[in-house]
Amino acid sequence: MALERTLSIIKPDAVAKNLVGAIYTRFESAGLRIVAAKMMHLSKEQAEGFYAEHKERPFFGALVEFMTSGPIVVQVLEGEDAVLKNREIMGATNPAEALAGTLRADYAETIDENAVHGSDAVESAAREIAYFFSDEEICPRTR
Ligand code: RTP
Ligand code: MG
Repeated sequence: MALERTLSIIKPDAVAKNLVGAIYTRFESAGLRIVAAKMMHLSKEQAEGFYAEHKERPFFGALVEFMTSGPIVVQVLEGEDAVLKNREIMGATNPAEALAGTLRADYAETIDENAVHGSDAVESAAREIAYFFSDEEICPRTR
């Protein structure tokens, strides 16, 4: 087990459905700690930069349009095996394939509007955290 950090986004569909608190409760109940958080409304450039790895994929334009369609809530989650644990809490990319009890099974309608993002590896987590947060904006536990 390793203490890790991962980047999580509550996407525009879930923010619009007023699910921020419900989703935070899932993270906290699983032992993940919120050590940084902010609400943002991404510009096209910010969304394109964040998802640059997907820029050649056929869904890229729709993904950027969706991610800029409304406010999001971005957080850094910290805990034992946080990257994998968050992916388990989220469930499969396609909500139709997500296990019962996962965020995407419970709160997402389609693969295009799937409620949450989570980093897929420790390396991508470090890059994604730095994309949204300066070191000073991350507030580790002190007590
Ligand atoms: P995310 O990055 O948002 O956490 O999702 P993920 O790792 O589960 O999936 P990824 O492959 O990184 O894809 C990023 C987002 O692009 C949309 N997508 N659409 N229509 C499609 O086939 C398709 N595939 C991916 C999803 O919204 C996915 O979350
Ligand atoms: Mg991904």
